Amino acid sequence: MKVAVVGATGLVGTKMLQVLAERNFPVDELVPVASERSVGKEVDFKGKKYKVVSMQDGIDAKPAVALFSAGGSTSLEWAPKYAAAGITVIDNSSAWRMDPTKPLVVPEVNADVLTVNDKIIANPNCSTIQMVVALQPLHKKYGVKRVVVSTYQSVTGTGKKAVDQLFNEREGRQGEMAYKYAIDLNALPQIDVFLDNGYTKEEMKMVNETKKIMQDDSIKVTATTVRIPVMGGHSESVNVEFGKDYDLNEVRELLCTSPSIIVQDDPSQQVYPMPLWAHEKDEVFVGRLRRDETQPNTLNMWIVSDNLRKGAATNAVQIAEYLVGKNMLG
Ligand code: 2RA
Repeated sequence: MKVAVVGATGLVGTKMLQVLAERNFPVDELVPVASERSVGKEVDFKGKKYKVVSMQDGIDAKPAVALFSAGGSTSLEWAPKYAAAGITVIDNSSAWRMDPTKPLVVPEVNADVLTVNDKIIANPNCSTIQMVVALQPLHKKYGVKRVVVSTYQSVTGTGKKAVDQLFNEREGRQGEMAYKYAIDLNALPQIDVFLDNGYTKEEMKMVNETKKIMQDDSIKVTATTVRIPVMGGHSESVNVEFGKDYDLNEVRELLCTSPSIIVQDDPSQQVYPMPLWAHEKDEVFVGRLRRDETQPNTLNMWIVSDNLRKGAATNAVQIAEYLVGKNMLG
């Protein structure tokens, strides 16, 4: 199968290439696509070098599927053009996520919404993906009513410029600023721009995307998203109120037996999820499971996942794998 990766030279695009190779996705030919300034650069894929091509050349190459991670404006302009050429687009930007005609998919939660007619499929926001993977098995059993989430997000979520800022600050070098303030030794309670309601775009993504993916507009979500000087993944403190009471051991068992979840939860051994352990893994790690003793039917948990992998590249590749498995691709 001919596969295009649009934004192939960025942090997520590079991770998409790595995950496609690691998971042996059936790529016969790779079409790395990027902006004009990157055309002609070379990328490595499974030991072979490929030259980066332009957006239009990406269409002309007629790939079966195009994994996009090239920003919202590029997706808004080019995803329809790729789709019109019969290419299935799996887009990691926020451009199409809340479009009612486009599926927003985490395979472990709602892959069944996909049809062969879907030619633009939205990959959710990384902080949303890891949360709904953990919430879904509990929602099916107990019914999620309300979620209060605080995130502690890796600088890799911003991109290479932010990673460079962190290490320049850490090593005492001057350099470009990805953020308004220093990120080393700091915590920034702002991810993306502020909206009129006082929340940031990142916080409202978690609110709105969760309802769409879990197909339940009654789920109340309130979020505070924070950037911290960490590399390996996003961490989330989640307080979830269910519609009925639960048994903590049953919760643990449900999570342990659900796809893509690994429970790391043994306070006696100081075992709990951390970005240090989640880095370069595809699973969602859950721990610090405990009853909220201040409110009935309510659970606290801590969720960590590699935001470049399950939070972006791996989720997109898993959507493509699902389509291949259902003969909806290629
Ligand atoms: C971030 N979730 O972490 C956003 C986009 N990747 O910056």
